[in-house]
Amino acid sequence: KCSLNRPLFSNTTKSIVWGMQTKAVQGMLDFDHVCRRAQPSVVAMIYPFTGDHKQKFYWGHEEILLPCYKNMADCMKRHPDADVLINFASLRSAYDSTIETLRYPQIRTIAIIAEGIPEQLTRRMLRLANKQGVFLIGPATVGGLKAGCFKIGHTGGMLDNILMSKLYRPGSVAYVSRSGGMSNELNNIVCRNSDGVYEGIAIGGDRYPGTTFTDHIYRYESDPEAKIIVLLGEVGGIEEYHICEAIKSKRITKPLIAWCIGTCSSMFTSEVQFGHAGSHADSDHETAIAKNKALREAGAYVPNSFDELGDLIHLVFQDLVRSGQLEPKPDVLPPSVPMDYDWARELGLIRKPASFMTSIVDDRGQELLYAGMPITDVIKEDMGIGGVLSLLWFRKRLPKYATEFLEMTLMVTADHGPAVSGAHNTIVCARAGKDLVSCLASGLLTIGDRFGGALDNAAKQFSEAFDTGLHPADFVNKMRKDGQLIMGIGHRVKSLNNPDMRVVLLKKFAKEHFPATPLLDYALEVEKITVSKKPNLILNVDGCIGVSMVDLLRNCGCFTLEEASEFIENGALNGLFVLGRSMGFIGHFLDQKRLRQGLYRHPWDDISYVLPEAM
Ligand code: Q5B
Repeated sequence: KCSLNRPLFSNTTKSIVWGMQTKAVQGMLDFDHVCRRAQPSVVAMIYPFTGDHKQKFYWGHEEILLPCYKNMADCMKRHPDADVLINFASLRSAYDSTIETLRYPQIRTIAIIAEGIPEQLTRRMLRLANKQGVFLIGPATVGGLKAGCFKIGHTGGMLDNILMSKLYRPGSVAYVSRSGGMSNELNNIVCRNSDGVYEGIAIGGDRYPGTTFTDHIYRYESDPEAKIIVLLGEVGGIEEYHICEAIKSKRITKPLIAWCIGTCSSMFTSEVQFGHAGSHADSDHETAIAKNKALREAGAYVPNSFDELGDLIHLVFQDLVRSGQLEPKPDVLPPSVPMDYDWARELGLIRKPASFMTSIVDDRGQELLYAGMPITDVIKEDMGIGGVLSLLWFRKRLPKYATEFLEMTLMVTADHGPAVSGAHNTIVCARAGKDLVSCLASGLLTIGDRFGGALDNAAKQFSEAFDTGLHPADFVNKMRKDGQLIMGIGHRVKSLNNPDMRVVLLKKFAKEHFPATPLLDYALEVEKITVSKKPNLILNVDGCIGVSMVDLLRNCGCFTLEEASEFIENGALNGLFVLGRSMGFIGHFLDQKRLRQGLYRHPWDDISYVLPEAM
């Protein structure tokens, strides 16, 4: 394996991120900002699944755009100064993307985050990287960082963690570990017991890491700024013995503090596999206890337990300071970075009045809720469309007879032939080649007081008359005197002699199931008077639904009188016709398409041309 004895990162290092990892990139840019870097450490992203585009990020308080390339070649050509590639590709594509990256000599360090890459492929990547003198960090790692200079992806955790561990400026302690999670712990321990982290690399938990403890410790050995080296090994493997040899042979001369995790494995009666692929002992030699002993005997500083690691770092640091071998790095104040809105909210630091409110549905949790009821219960309890309407429109679980009535209104209003205003419009629109939504909208837009949209006003007019104790005859006379049509009365084709079966059915249901039907009864008294004048002035389908719904809302026990009126005021009852008739309009649209009906043109002989006489 060729020697890779060079610094990996500086405060001008530029990197490329493979993968649409916007959170990781933002984390890197925030780190750059607290390190007071002059320029962002990420220059571009590569993501083969979208076209070339730009992604927006925060650079401190400002917004910047970073290019995202579909093609690696384009990216490398445009950013020849980038020498680090952070590969977030999944375990399935990490091999290919790493091999592709190795074709570009500008890239000197590749961090591979993916876990679970087959060992055979890892070894192939390794061979090629070594041949080319490229530094691989990972696979199966969070990466690493150089304090005050550069960090890989998510290393160091959230910004508050980074600030707490003072990673925004260099200290004197360089560490290497396997685990990314433990490297966070090390940042914290080192910061509290010395002047802070100089550099930290997590080599990854696989059996064949791209670079080893030794590679990094040799780098630290030859870097004059790294004064103390910390090694956090673990059970499994024999690499710690190479370090022992290097200490003994004086290849490593700097104070090295070491601890191998997994000393508890001897307490288990069977072989223990820890979290990482490589962390299990195949022989006594590979146990954490044996390796800690060997490191201590070789001359490394080894604590008695992990708990004492911080104390030992403190001791060694103080010794070096006292002997003048280490001048503690000065503390500097990092610039402030605006906190992400979501994070600040999660911490309870800020609040903001919502610009949107809803009281009927919640889609945020694991399960969709309709007025608080999980959708699985809606289905399990067979609530039907009527039940769904009761939850979403009326925010209550209405009694069964009520939801059945709602469903009945939808069924009976679903269609009334192609000749009615709405269906006619839908058909003309469909024949003009328009799409479903346009044709449906065109039909719906005809719904109003005269056609299909008289439900709410019928409910209002009849309720007002009834509530003020107006005799039905007086109501009819008053409306006539005021020159007002009675909403819900009258039909173009249905009459006393040609009764509307829809109305017959609705009336029957309401009479049989509703607790009380005072308004329906009142409307039927009104009807007796209007049909005596003209047989088509019947209580029509709009009127019948309108007054029955008032009876239902007022007497079902779920609403106050005010609440019942508010539904009507807000147009809920016309909603029933709109919803029901949408079924018919869509039917007409599909029918016209199926029948291949051409563009409609109204025949001239059906138009009466009544122009002013020629001047
Ligand atoms: N007169 C429905 O009119 C219609 C009167 C009235 C007092 C009344 C008319 C009306 C109120 C609105 C209403 C919903 C336009 C109807 C529906 C869905 C549908 C449709 C379908 C479907 C019918 C003749 C004489 C005049 C008028 C008087 C009429 N209505 N007086 N109150 N409400 N109703 N709309 O037949 O003395 O001769 O001058 O607007 O409830 O849309 O199937 O087609 O499912 O699709 O054209 O069922 O009643 O009557 O306007 O020629 O009037 O009766 O004042 O008296 P007509 P007009 P006079 S259901």
